Amino acid sequence: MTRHTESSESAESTDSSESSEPTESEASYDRRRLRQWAAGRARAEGVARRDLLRLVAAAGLASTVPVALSAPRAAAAGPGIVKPLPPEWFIIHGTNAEARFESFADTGYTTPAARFFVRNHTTTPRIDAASWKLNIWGDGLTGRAREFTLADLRRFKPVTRTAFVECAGNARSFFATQQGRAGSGTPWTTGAIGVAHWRGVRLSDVLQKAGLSRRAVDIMPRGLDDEYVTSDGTSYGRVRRPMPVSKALDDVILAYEMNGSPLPPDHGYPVRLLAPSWVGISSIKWLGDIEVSTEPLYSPWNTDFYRLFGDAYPAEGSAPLTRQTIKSAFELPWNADLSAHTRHRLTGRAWSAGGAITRVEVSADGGASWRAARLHDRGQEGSWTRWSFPWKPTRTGPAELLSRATDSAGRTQPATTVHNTQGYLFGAVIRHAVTVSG
Ligand SMILES: Nc1nc2c(c(=O)[nH]1)N[C@H]1C(S)=C(S)[C@@H](COP(=O)(O)O)O[C@H]1N2
Ligand SMILES: [Mo]
Repeated sequence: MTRHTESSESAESTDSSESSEPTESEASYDRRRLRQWAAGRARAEGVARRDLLRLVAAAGLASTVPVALSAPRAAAAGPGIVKPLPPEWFIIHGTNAEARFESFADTGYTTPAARFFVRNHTTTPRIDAASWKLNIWGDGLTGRAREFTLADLRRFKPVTRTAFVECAGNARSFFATQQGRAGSGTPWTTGAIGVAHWRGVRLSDVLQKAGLSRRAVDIMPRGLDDEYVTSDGTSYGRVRRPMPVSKALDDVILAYEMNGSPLPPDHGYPVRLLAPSWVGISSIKWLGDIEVSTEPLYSPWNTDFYRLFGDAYPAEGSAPLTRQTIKSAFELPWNADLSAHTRHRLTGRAWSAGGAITRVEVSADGGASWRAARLHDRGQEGSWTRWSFPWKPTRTGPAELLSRATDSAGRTQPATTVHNTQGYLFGAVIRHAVTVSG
């Protein structure tokens, strides 16, 4: 059975945001794709040939000597973000704005668009929705390329997904502060995440309408924002990352609304892809076109970026990242001042891309003992659960609060996360520093 046939079935049977694992492992799929590229049967425009040669060689599929992988560098511009970024809600990192996790304490379940983190490779483009068109093209279609206006998309049956968008690098800074070994990239704390009700149309419906061939294996959504150029002048082209057809047909939507209003400019207006549970880079903003291919596709975002590299990984890196990990965090400022002998109601959120959150425990003694927090939401994979925990500190001075989440797949946050050079998928227990004063 081909991947395509499997995923067509899952698209029909899946109406929720549940997603099924592809039967072939990502690693073997990746090796097969690399082999196809080496044999001239895959397309990789905008990916340096030496980068793919390095992957192919490192995977033991060819005898070329791999070249060193350079760390990604962010473009030098300031934040080209449209919405206001008040300091009580945001921390600016270059072109990106991190939400202050503690500020979520006064939001409800979803994150208001005004307070949602922004991760921009360049700057937010201003796009005219009236003349906007989505171009779907490639040899993975049965016929010619097709264009869809926003009005065309609105004629498909709308669906809503309640899901987080979380950057793969969220919590990256804890690799440095807790484990003594940094990962390159934006030093996010825990605020490179938000949850919204995303409304739009199923990508599977639109692909079927465009004439999806049974031979299609990958799609490549691409943004209309500027080309991503690093400080050394290398252009990676427009932001784009291939996705297997199995995911595209499963639970992915083309979203035009966020929490009941049109998408704001910073979050992809007029239309973005929304790939529930997957690393944020999969949810391409300001969507301009989607290539549908019968051959595996590559872009820098599934070769150089968004794989795990490092001591613990093969030289060609892990398979391209798909799902996010599991995390939990307190809605407390770092070094929050808490008075002794007072009962505090500590609050936080926990989330996992692998299942619903079933348990959150808190430790105030460095992890020696744990007590269960109270959960306030019915958990859902790919979204978060709010929790609270009463705490009455007795000893004054510096202290650490730890939270540890478990999901319905049985996964619990570990004490440490294996290091990777780009600091992706930090999932270990975070030791949150506070001060107890008398
Ligand atoms: N076109 C485009 N899409 C993009 C990006 C981008 O820079 N350009 N950034 C990606 C990354 S890395 C993340 S984490 C999410 C962030 O979504 P948000 O800015 O709406 O929070 O968008 C993804 N989609
Ligand atoms: Mo990201």
